[in-house]
Amino acid sequence: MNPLKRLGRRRASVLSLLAVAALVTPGAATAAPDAVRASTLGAQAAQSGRYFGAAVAAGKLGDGTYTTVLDREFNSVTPENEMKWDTTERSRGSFNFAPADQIVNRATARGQRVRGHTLVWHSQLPSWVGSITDANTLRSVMNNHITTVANHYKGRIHSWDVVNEAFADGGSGQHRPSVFQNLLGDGFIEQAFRTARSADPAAKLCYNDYNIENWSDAKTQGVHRMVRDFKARGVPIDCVGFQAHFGTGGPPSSFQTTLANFAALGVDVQITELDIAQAPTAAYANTVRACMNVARCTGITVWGIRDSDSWRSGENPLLFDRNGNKKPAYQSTLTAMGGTAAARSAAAPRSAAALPATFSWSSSGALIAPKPDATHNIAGIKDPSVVHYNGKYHVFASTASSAGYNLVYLNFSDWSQAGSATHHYLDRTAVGSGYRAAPQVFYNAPQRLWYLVYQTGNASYSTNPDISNPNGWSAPRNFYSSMPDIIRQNIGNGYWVDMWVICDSANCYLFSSDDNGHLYRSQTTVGQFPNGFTNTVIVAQDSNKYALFEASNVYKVQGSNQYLLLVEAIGSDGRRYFRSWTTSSLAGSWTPLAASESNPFAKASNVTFPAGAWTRDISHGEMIRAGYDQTLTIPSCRLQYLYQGMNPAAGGDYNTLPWRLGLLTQTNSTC
Ligand code: 9MR
Repeated sequence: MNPLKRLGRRRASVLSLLAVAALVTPGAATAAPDAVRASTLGAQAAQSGRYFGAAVAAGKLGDGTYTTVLDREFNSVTPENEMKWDTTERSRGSFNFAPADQIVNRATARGQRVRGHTLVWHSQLPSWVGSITDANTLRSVMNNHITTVANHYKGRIHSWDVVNEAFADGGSGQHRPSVFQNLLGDGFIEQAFRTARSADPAAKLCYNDYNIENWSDAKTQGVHRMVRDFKARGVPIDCVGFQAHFGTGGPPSSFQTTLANFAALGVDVQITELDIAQAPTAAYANTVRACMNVARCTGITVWGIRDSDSWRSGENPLLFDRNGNKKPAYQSTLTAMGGTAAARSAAAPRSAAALPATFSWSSSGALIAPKPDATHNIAGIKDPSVVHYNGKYHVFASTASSAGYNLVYLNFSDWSQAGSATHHYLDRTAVGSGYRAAPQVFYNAPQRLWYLVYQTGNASYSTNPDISNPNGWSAPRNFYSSMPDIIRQNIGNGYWVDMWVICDSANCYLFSSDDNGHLYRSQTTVGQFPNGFTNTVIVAQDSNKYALFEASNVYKVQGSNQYLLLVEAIGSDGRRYFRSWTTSSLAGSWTPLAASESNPFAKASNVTFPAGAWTRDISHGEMIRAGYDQTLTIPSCRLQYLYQGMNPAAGGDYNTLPWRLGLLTQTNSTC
């Protein structure tokens, strides 16, 4: 964002002057994405937007060896038994969440995601449920159980195993007998998913089973038929969990095909309970590669940490020995997640499922307005940065007033609460007063530290071990000793604004704009970050500065090899909008995606406003990400973009314009 400049309404003739942005490919840049790997399972999985999780037992959380490995290696957890019916509702209507809460609270406090396991299962079911003989009673008991448990954990579970193991082994391809099947018939699964969706609309809803990894098996085919039918009829299902309890041979050779065939139905796939007898290195690597090669395979969970923690401990099937030491399969798993050259070239093209070439959106009303207080006379709230972490949205934004710019932080668990969240003004913290604007927040996973990047005239940053503590931010430090020469030579009468950091597995890149038609990029290594930014180049330029103005965002698209670049432009009507480009390498050249005023990424012309057209500007903002780390990974489906807009009738001093924040949701997602 431009803090100083007053932009009047632009003349309509500017559009006719729009030149196609010349996108410059710097010849000297080289990328070596395969060369550097993260040193833990979770961090390596995060580099492709995936998670790597473990089943966790509440009773072991006092064991220091166990928790050391858990916290170092895993960024997702599944309570192994604590969310099952025989624990959560041992007698009718009496719920016990204490053991699962222990796991969930601990995980969310550490930024680990949580899989919910499981709402409806014929096993580990208390006898009072099994002895129900009346369909209406059972239906209401099942719905109440799902609603109460899902509601208790609402907003904190990334995926729920709504129904577990409902299909029969053997050649029938039919449901197995159970009290649910016997009294409620085939429809019980659908009923369970509909009830779960109502209780926690944000969680991904999975069907989870074992022995469905081999494509030609009748059981696999039966589950595939069910998912196809659910998708055709609009029954809410988002994912299929493949337990992957394998013998020494590891996965069947068709496993990747199976994952891909389920993904093709429009659901995510996840490996949910992986363990392999004797843990052969090749068997683990093959399993992991099957997931890496399927764009919609979003994560892997191993069913326990050490061999001694396993339900099949006699077979030593896990990645750590009983002392917590890494086994050979650990290394092959980590390596396979980096994707070897051979695995990549053998893979199906991974960009196929990526972004569409045109976009349409629906906007919320203005969700977040400034909250002036006795010492902060704020006119506008602007330039939001947002991550979803630990069950909450954490929003950082610029505050604008006639006195200048500073930063504000707020958090909330649901967009409906965004307007009532407390605003923490960061000028009262070590971030300090004076010119600070256009924040960008992310978690640097290798350093286990949050970064807030912002402009101060230089490109600056603060760090914080705890994103939810506004007083935890360090004083500003600069990325550069002074403005890089190439910017100084090209900035003209513009301003150096909107610093943006994104990292791949090898390098971190810092993008910035000059309000003069240039987008710049510097780079350093992941290991050196935040130091060492150098090699600043012009990534894109336009002789019409308004066509390539400011507020650039760069993201990794989950499950693909694509990156997305957004740049804010000013249209022929004087209103702000976004153009977009893609590339397969952050150091490479960018190809137009929806990059024109007539086919914009996001502009008032491709946004509907069911709550009223409160703005005609779609201006500086940020995508809701799939994760929160330095890879800035976004989903490829159902994009959401938090942006700044304002009353179209407002005018006057640029610093006192009444900017508010609203949320766009993509309406033309095909998945
Ligand atoms: O690992 C779990 C073990 O501690 C329990 O005793 C067992 C009870 O059935 O469940 C184990 O976990 C199962 C999971 O919930 C569903 N898929 C199969 C898993 C291994 O049996």
